Amino acid sequence: TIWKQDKYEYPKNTDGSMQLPNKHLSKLDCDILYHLGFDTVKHDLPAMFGDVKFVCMGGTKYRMKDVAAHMSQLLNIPCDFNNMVKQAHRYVMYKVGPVLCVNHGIGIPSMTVVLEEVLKMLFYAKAKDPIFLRLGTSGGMGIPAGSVVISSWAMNGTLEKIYDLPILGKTKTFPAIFDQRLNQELYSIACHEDFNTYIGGTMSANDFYRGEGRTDGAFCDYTESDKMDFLQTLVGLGVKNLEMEATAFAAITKEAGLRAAELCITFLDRLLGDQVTPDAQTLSQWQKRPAIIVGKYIEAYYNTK
Ligand code: R2B
Repeated sequence: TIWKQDKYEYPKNTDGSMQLPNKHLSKLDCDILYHLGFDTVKHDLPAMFGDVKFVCMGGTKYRMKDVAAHMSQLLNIPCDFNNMVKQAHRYVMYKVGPVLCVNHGIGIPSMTVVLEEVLKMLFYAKAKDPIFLRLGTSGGMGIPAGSVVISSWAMNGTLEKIYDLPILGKTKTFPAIFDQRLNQELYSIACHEDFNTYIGGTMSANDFYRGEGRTDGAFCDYTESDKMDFLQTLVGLGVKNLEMEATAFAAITKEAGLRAAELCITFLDRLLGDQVTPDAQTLSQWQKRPAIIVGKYIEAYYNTK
């Protein structure tokens, strides 16, 4: 099955548990995962999270609760919907057997804070070969609203396929490429659904309005035709959707040596407009679509165990 083909570019322990390259961590008597409200002394992380195999992430706390409910029903594993990280007042985390559902807020900084702490948490927990899946929302590029995009790569606002992070006063860059085999595995499930799914490039902006080339923000210093030229340039480069996290999500999971994929619903076609016009019920139905694909993928794993 697809599950037996795991192969990694990066070193791992032989049991599949992660090796985080940060040598400083071994000098800590206690590592405080501040935004999760856990630490390595008070919490038995291996007992709590050692069995985690999938981490589903997405922006809003409500969507991630829905994802947890979907997984609970699909896998027939009860979930108490107790937010495991409520003590830190930042994010939500629900656990459904081997599936962890965590929200990350909007944008790269909010996402990387929780992503790095979840990575450390699973490292301390000795979780084996966890797969990270971001189930997001986005604007599509020349595809019908309601389609799903599986990201093959992500580019930043200056159209480079990298995550760029200033570190100690210098900008460091990390490649923002997703696992193509995992994408194909997800696509082979998605193509049987009654909605459209595309594999393509994603542009991650640092701002929802001007960063994504909208003209409907509080500020706009370019014309409609400048905007359309830019969007057409993106289409020409193979960009299928715009969102605000994929570069960092691809780069950080890759740096950790993990398989990861991003599946986003598109709420509008940005070639036709800037505003998200479908009603709340439609948006809520559409945003289940990435979870439908991911759920079937996880179900296949769980049923073959
Ligand atoms: C898509 O939707 C959010 C903004 O509305 C942001 O997280 C993103 O990338």
